[in-house]
Amino acid sequence: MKKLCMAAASALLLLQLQGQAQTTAPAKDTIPLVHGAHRTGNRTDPDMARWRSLRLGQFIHWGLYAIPGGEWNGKTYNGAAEWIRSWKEMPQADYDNLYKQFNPVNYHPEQWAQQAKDMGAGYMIITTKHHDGFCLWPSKYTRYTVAASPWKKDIIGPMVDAYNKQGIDVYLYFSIIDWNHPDWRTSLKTPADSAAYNRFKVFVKHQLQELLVRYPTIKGFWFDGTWDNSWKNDGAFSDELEQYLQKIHPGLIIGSRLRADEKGARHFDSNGRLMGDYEQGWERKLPTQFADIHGNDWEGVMTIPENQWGYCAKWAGHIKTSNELIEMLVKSTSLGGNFVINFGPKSDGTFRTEEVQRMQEIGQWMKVNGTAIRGGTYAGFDKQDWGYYIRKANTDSIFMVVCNVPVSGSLRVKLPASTTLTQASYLENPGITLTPEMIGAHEYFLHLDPQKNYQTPVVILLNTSNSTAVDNGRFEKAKT
Ligand code: JFZ
Repeated sequence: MKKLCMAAASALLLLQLQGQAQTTAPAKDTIPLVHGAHRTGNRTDPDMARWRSLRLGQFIHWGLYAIPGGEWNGKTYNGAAEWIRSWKEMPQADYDNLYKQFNPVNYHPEQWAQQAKDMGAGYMIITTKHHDGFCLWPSKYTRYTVAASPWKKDIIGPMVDAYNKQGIDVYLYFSIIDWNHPDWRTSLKTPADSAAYNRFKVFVKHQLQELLVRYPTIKGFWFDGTWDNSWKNDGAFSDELEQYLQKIHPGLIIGSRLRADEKGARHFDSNGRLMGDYEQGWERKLPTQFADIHGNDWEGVMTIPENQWGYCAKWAGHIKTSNELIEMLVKSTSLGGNFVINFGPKSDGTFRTEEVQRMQEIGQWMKVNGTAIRGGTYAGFDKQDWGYYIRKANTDSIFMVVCNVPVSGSLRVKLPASTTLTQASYLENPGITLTPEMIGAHEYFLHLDPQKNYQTPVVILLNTSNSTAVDNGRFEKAKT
């Protein structure tokens, strides 16, 4: 009897833990909020399911900052190139006049889209307007746009069309910070500031509505520059803005970086619940374990060099290799998140060779192994040192992505107690099966060909069968 009670208690605990893994909602909200989270758990609609299944995205930071490329008057700016306007050595008037030189004669959006497709990207995010305020579409609400540049034409429209033609979803990056707009403020100290910022918020709303009307096929917005007091102290506005946009465009996906609650808490409201459709705070860092993401949808964005988003002529420090980026993509997928790699095209519309090379190498890997990434998610297995497990969502197919082949070539596979291994084969070559060597209950070695020198992560497909029904039965019994 005592044993039975303990079994019931531990089963209940397990159930509770599993429940917690699916939602961030604490047992009880202690702070009453009007502008906090409006949903418990992840979105379950088809638009969100699609976003969740794509896994690999391409980020593009493109704007006037690509012209100086991190250098001004022969001096190098050590910060992120897209922030050069804030550098004391760069006169702001000089920066603001760069639009007179924006003329990307080699911009071919079809080539961009083809190259993203070949990399294996399922979606892309383009900077429509970064902190400098320069708009890559001919906005009717400001003169500071492509229309005033020698290029004259819309950049965004042809890009959306070209990517959509390749089956790639488009998301629009939009910065709330706008260094060019006379009414933009970081904090509101006087009634005049408040009046200006009220006008600015109307401007923001108009621009976003304009983008939605001009580019109706976009799947969402990627907001940025929302950390100033002026913005985060008006949680009502960002809440209403989000609802307004999703009403004009049902299904629109918006991350957690847009909003603050009425107490100024960002990303997570004052009760610890995620605001927006996914956690958008993973920036140049990734979660280390499944517990870190609290069951929320999430996306990580990554630069190839250390911290350069826009084009920077002189990359310094460690430049990530294709294998490092692939491993980050695999890790993200294994933790149920999306991974977005950033590119900063040059001002003429071409990509630097380092970026082209990485797109091609990642693409070669994705071509063979993409099926382990798209539709992949957390497997629920204990992580092993050789790499990552990925589950094909809602199936018993598990991929082992081997990033570090041990010298012995022997991979330890430890299955959860309810799982049985039925077959192991190479994803690249399903005809070749691996014979598991049993080393314990639910524990095996898989032996890779010791002669083979793997240049990129190798993927093994495990067919498993799960006896969860038995577990449920046990729990039912214990409860009585
Ligand atoms: C912002 C921008 O300032 C930057 O230029 C770039 O566009 C990037 C994608 O977003 O930078 C951030 C924003 C948030 C964090 C770090 C850098 N963060 O939450 O750690």
